Parts: sequence; structure tokens; C-alpha cells
Amino acid sequence: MQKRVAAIHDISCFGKCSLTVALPIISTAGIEVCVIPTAILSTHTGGFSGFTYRDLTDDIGGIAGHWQTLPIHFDAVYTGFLGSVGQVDIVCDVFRQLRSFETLLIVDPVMADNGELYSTFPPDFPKAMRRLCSKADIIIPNMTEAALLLDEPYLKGPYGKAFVEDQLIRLSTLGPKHVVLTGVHFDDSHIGAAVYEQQTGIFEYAFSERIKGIYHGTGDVFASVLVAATVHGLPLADAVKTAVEFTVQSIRRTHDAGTDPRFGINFEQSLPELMRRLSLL
Ligand code: PXL
Repeated sequence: MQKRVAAIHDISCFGKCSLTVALPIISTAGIEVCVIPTAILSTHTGGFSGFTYRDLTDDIGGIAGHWQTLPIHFDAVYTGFLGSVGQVDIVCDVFRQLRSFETLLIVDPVMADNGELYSTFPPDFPKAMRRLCSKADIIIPNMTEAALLLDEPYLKGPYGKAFVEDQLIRLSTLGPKHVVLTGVHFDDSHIGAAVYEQQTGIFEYAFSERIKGIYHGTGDVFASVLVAATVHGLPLADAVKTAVEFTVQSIRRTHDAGTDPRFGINFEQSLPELMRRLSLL
């Protein structure tokens, strides 16, 4: 039977992140994507000024409530950028509404990068995000988001293995069964992700070469591939490896083309390779 995912993110009309990334990537895995848009912006907020922002908080509960009346099952609910503390609390309710037998709850706690909380978020936002993470099966923070979730100062890498593994364990005590930490690096020339499974206590890593520059939307590309591969049926460690390789290949292509890093990465031309990786071609 075809798998079905509900994706709860904003629509940034230009800039390749959130729903404009989640939809094509998860669809490439042959999975149906149903969307709950949380806001519509002319661009994402990373490096652009003057963007428009239409808040859709009042629509979220109604969309989920209507879906509840339909005979549909979600294999996963995947959340990303949520615009306010109020929205996070509504999404906690949506988890209860949409969750049924074996629904995976996957939270990308989008709120910060490179040591900084995104400019549109209030200081109490990480606390709200901690509540949502406590309900998730899998969370996908970057190193900055991990520090905010743990209410600790952000430390710049390179990191030691003991530090990373301690962070993973403590993030899992917030509630999620699996933690996928991104932006992990033990030296300056490689970067990747670490995975921790609470039940087994096993840590796994996936690294690739580091490409210079800060490209926007890479976290959303990574998380969307992770959701696609996991719901498709790959073990989490293999899904993480697939997501690291897909993201790095897309960044390399964008870097080689000299594209403005705010414009997002060229992930579209990696989609055929994703199909091959998932044995769909
Ligand atoms: O890529 C995460 C993201 C999603 N949506 C919006 C954003 C950001 C990051 O800045 O601004 C609107």
C-alpha cells in the first residue's frame, strides 16, 4: 500500500526550504505528502529583508480536524518551521488528532543555526519546541538547536566524540526514541550526522567532506530525505547516510554553480539518484 505523510511547515515561496523541499523529496520516494501550511512567506527569513508573512495558525486545527473525519491513516507526521509558540502548542494537539497505529512523529525543531536563534523567534520559543520534541519518535536538531533544547550555551566545533554522545543521550531524555544530530564534526574538513537509539544505546555516524559556505535550506533537504527514506522502510542509520550523501551532493552542485547561498540548494538534480538509492528505478 502507498505510504502517506502529513508535512506541517511554512511555504516560503522563493528560496527552497520547508514545504517546497519536503513535497518533491518525499514524493520522489513514492510517498503521498499531505500538507498543513503554517504560514506563507514571499521568501524564507534567512538573509532576505522585506519578506511578506501571512500567518495561517487559525487554519491548522481546522485542516487536521477535517482530516480526522476521513478514513485516512498517516504513516508519519513530519513538522518543520513553526512560526510561534502558539503554533507549536496547536501542533502538539494535531499530533494527538492525526496519530494512529504506527504513525511516526518526526520533529525537525527548526529555530536556529550557527549559534543564533532565527530573528523571528522570541526567547521562549525553544521551551515550546522542547514540549513538541518530547512527543516525537525522531527529532532532527542541528548543534545550535540541540544547545537550545538542552538550555545550554552553543559551542562551536570541532567536537569530541564524548561531547556529541552525551548531547545525544540527554536529548533522548527529553522523550524521543531516536535523535539525529546534524552539523556534527570532529575536524574541519568533514561534517555529517550522528544517530542515537535510546532502546539499544547504539550510536552511529555518517560523514562527508565539508563544502565551504552556509547554504540555506540544507537542514530541510536533509530532514526531508531522512523522512522519505525512513518511511520507505530503510533502517534509520541507512536513512541518515542517504540523507548526508544527498545533501552534500546537492550542496556541491550549488557551490560549483556559484549560486547565491540564500537561494537554496540544487537538490532537484539529485532526485533521480534518490530513486535509485531507494531501489525505485
Ligand atoms: O530552512 C528553515 C526555514 C524554514 N522556513 C522559514 C525559514 C527558515 C529558516 O530560516 O525562515 C520561513
